[in-house]
Parts: sequence; C-alpha cells; structure tokens
Amino acid sequence: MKKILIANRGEIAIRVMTTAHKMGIKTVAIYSTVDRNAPHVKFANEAVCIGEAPSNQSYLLGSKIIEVAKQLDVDAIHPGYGFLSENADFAEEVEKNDIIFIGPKSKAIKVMGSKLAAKEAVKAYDIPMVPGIDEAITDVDKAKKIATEIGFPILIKASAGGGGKGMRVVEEEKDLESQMNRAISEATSAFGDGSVFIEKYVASPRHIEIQVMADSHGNVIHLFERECSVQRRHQKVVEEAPSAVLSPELRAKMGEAAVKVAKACDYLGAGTVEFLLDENHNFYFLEMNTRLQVEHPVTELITGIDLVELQIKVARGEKLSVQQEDLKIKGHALELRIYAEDPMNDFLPSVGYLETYKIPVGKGIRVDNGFEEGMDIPIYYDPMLAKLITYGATREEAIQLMIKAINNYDIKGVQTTLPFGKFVFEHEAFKSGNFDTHFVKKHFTTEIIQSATKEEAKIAALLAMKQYIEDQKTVRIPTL
Ligand code: MV4
Repeated sequence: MKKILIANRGEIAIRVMTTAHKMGIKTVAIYSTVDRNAPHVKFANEAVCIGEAPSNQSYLLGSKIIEVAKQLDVDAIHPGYGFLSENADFAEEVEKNDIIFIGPKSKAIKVMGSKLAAKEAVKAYDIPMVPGIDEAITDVDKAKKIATEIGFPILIKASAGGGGKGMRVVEEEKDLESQMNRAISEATSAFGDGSVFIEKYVASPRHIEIQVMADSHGNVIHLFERECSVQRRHQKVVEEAPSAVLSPELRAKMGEAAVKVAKACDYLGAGTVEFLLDENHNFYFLEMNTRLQVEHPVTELITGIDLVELQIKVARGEKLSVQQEDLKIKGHALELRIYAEDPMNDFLPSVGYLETYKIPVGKGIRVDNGFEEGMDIPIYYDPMLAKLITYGATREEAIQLMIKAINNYDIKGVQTTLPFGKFVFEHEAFKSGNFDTHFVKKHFTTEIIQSATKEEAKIAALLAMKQYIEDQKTVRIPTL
C-alpha cells in the first residue's frame, strides 16, 4: 500500500493522514470548493477538488471519488466517519474497482445497518439483548400483546434507524396504537423503510461501547470500553476510557460479547459494539457501528495502540500483531468534542470566522484538530472543530488536566461547547462517576454556564481595575 485517499475532511482526515505518513504511505485529500484552503488539503501529499460545497455534490459523490482514486493510482480509500463510511454500496464499488476499502466488507456494513438484521445475525451467539421482538411489526394487536408480555414502558425503534433516530417511548397501552403509527410513518419518510420493532424500555441506562478489531485471518480482539453516557439528544459530547463503573469481570464479559458480535458478521477492521448497562449492571447489545468512531482516541491513549495503523495493517491482509492477553488498560483518558455550537442558545450551530484559535499544549494533552485561526467555518458540514483529549494516571488527574486545558483553549469569533465541557467536568455527578444517559437533561441549564461566564467577566474586570490603579500610582515625569 503506497498511497491512500481519505474520503473525508476536518480533524479525522488529518488524523488518518498522520498515521499514513508515519507508515511511509502517501496521501490524497479530496475537498469541496469551500474547503480549498482547509488544513486537511494542505496536510495531504496531493489534493483534488471534487465538487461544490453541499456534501451531496462533493464528499458523498462515491463514483467521482473512486474515479479520482483510479486516476491518481490510489491503493486504498479510508472513509473516516460520517459521509460514506457506512455506505455498503460505496464499500462494494471501491472493492470492485480493485481498490482496498479500509473497513469491513460491504455485507457486514449492510447487516449492521439494519437493527433487525443485526439481531438476526447475532441470535445464535448467546449475546444478551433487551427483552423484545426481533422482527418488524405492523399489527397493532400483536404489538399490544407483546408489550403487555414484556411490560410497559416499552420503546418503539426503527430498524433502519440508529443513534436514537426514530425511537418512541410508550408508557401505557392506550398510547401504543398512535405511537406505533407515528413511528412507522416517520421511519418510512426518514429511511424509506417503515419496519419498526419493540423493546423493553431501559429507563436509566449507561451507554458503554466496546472497541473491536478484526483481521482477515479470523482473529478478533477487543480494546476495552468507552463510556459515552454524557450526550445531549443522542449527540455525544464527552467520552472516557475506561468506564468508572465496570469491574474487571464485567469488562471481560462485555468484551467477549463484543468479539462474538464481530464474529457473527464476519467483521474486518475497526468496529464498535454498543451496549446499554442498566442500574443492576446487566448489559444488552444495542447495535454495531462499522467505522472508526469519533471517540477512538481515548482507547488509543489507555492501550497505547494506534487504531488507524491497525486498520491499515489488517486492510493490507496482515495478521493482528497483538493478542487479547497482551492488552492492558493503563491510565485514564477523557475526550471533549469542541463544536462550534452555542450552549447558551440550545446548541445552535455558531459558524463564522475563527478570529482567534489557540490550542492548549502540554503533557497529557492531545488535540485532534481540523481548523486554524483566520478560517471561516463552513455551514455545510458537521460543526465539530476539534477533540480535546486528556490522559492521566488516574481519572481525577485526567479531569484536572481537562479543566486546565479548557481554560487554555482560546477560541474567539464563534461560540463553542468549551464552557459546557467545563460544566460537565466540574460537576459532582460526573466527578463521582455516578451518572447515566440523562446527565445533561438532569443537570444542565444555560444559567449555570451563564453565571460561570459572568463570574469570569467579573474577575477579569476586577483585575483590569487593579492594574489601572497600579498604573495610576506610577510616578509620572511631567512633560516639559
Ligand atoms: C434504548 C434505550 C432504552 N431502552 N433501548 C439510543 C441510541 C440508540 N443506539 C439506542 N438508544 C437507546 N436505546 C432500550 N431498549 C435508551 C437509548 C438511549 C440512549 C442510548 C445510548 C446513549 C444515549 C441514549 C439516550 C437516550 C436513549
């Protein structure tokens, strides 16, 4: 593998290129017209403009991207996350053109893209699943019967959904019919597939996911868990590894289950198996993400493993060089996603001109970044600017480093999730490790960060006043 094309932009494109360069592999960037001066374009060895700003005219143009790859003699395509990363047809098309897709085979992508097909695939592997049905349901009477059996509240999910899209909680039988009809019509219009199914609603779960890696020789390992319970409206904001609540026994059990899920779909490359963990520490398989995830760095820090390097190696057909027994968790890592969003204004995108952009540096601080000072943030794409990651010997140390790093991150021109992150890391519930997926809903109000910001403004004003008074005291030589 001499040259790879990265079918993505922003921090993840740069992240992948960094490892490629380290391995002596040349890189090709693709970009849209608004991204012509973007850092990922400068970072690559070669770069090709593939279209206009909207993603469906650029970063989502699979055939065009493959055409560019062939013209430039590219050996492999890395899709990053988002865009074409979980598009089974794209993966297949890449392979058909004798280019390596750095990721699983299209069949695994397809199976895991459908929640019902995923349940079907893992059925024979003894994986714990939330009580419910594993087939599409349209008959309301049948749904009522099943719901009564498993007990309310229940959750209606869309088979083609994922990441929380198309879910509806039903508290009582009288609401079932209307909610089901709504879920079906919503799923039909959103995904072109109206299949829905029913599960017991787990009221206060933690979201724990396991990183897996598989080679083409039948070896699958897991690289422990990431805790991703701090999210708002299914958008993750803070992630960490390891989780503050898993015992070594539970970790081993969940790891084994994740490996079985990967084996069930003949997996290749990096993947993530999502679980819910209830208050009694029962875990249930939810879904598998067939890509490198945004939050992969926390796993890299606690294992000392470069996941992109492993992805490239197994894509080249190499055997996994690490075995399960070799892996050990060392230290604790935290990640905060820095979005150009306004936490004071319902997290609305706050795109614009990056007037000041200074990144914190230091031991135990890693910033995976895709932006630079003086840039306009395009409105066309995900507004994530960077990921701030800290690593310490203990969770407490990683938290303290994170708070310091947030204070030293200087962004002016747009609003960001930095103050929101500070609120999370300073919160008692987070510090104690005692939180679930309702953390943000339960604890966050705009007033909290508003008063924190006001307090900071007050301190700044007082310091300025003090300096002014000091300046007034200095002896002045009268001008002659
Ligand atoms: C659930 C659940 C409770 N019970 N399933 C949301 C994302 C998608 N992957 C599945 N999700 C959930 N499925 C049952 N049976 C609660 C959630 C859920 C959730 C899961 C992970 C992270 C954040 C979440 C926030 C709300 C609900």
